[in-house]
Formats: sequence, structure tokens, C-alpha cells
Amino acid sequence: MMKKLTLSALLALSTLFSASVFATPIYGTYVEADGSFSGNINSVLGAPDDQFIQIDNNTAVTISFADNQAALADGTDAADLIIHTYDLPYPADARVEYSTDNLNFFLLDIFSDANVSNIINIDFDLFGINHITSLRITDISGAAAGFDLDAIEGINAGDALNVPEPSSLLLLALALLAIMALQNTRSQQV
Ligand SMILES: [Ca+2]
Ligand SMILES: [Ca+2]
Repeated sequence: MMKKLTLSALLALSTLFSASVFATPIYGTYVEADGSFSGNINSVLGAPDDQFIQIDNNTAVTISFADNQAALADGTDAADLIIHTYDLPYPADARVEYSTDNLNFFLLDIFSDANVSNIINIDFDLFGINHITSLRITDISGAAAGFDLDAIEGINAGDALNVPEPSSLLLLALALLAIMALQNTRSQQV
């Protein structure tokens, strides 16, 4: 009886979380640049298509997903976000920052656009990140026409409003433990 109840509680929890996750990936919807670059700024939106911009030194390009959409961590060491670059002869570095509210940005890491298959794989779980709603890429190559950006891809799309915060996850885990303890007590009393 206890196992059955615990299982149904776990199933209810997994349904709650999976309900807000979409199977299809999401791509950048909005973009803004605070400096100079080469190319059409809209070429960084949507799926990767080998259309790209070359970001000039010190220019920050901020790309956001559609309203209330987020790229989610999948809980494994698999990639959760892909920065699609373009392979031009000159490798350039960029500082990459992320936001969970499109207001405050935090450093993720420094990445180069010289990559195998023009792909930078980012695993949120490695960085302890739950979800992101936008990404800011600042060229630090020291040269004009630096980092070549094609697209941003969130592999596990989700509803930003329904992403459980770590504190609510903890509360749910505690509630589950309390239910299990209660059931234990009851089964001992029988
Ligand atoms: Ca992951
Ligand atoms: Ca593109």
C-alpha cells in the first residue's frame, strides 16, 4: 500500500514537471546589439541557417526566447543549449552571460567561435543552472568582425513561468518525505 501511494505521488510530481516541457527546441526570438557588427542582426534569430553576424570588439548582442519561454536543464550531463557559430578563418572569443529574468545577467564562461561543426554545447547542469530566458554574447576578440554568431538553440523548451525554483522543489521533496513518513507510521500501526 505504501509503495503504491509513493509511486502515485512520484507519478503526479513527474506529470507536474513534464507538463511544462516541450519536445521541440526553441530558438532566439528577440535580439538587440549595443554596438557595431557586420551582417543582418535578424540572421541570429530562428534555427541555424549559416546566415550570421560578425560581432565587433566590445559589442554585446542579447538574444531572448519568446515571451515566457525558457531553455531548461535536463538534469543530465547532456547539452541544454547550443550556440551556433560560423567557421571563418579567424577564431574569436566572446564572454557569454545568461539571464533567468531578462534583467540580471551572470557570467557563464568565455567561448571561442572556432569549434568542431560550428557548435558550442552548454550543459546547464554543469553550471548549476535551472533555466535561462536570454543570453548575452560580448565579443572580446580585440578586433572588428570577431565572433561569428548564427543562432541560439534551447534544446529543452519550457514555460518560464512554470519552472520550479529550487526552493519549491525542496518543499515538494519535503512534502513527499512527510507523506512517506506518515504512511510508514500508519502501516506500523496496522
Ligand atoms: Ca544538461
Ligand atoms: Ca542564422
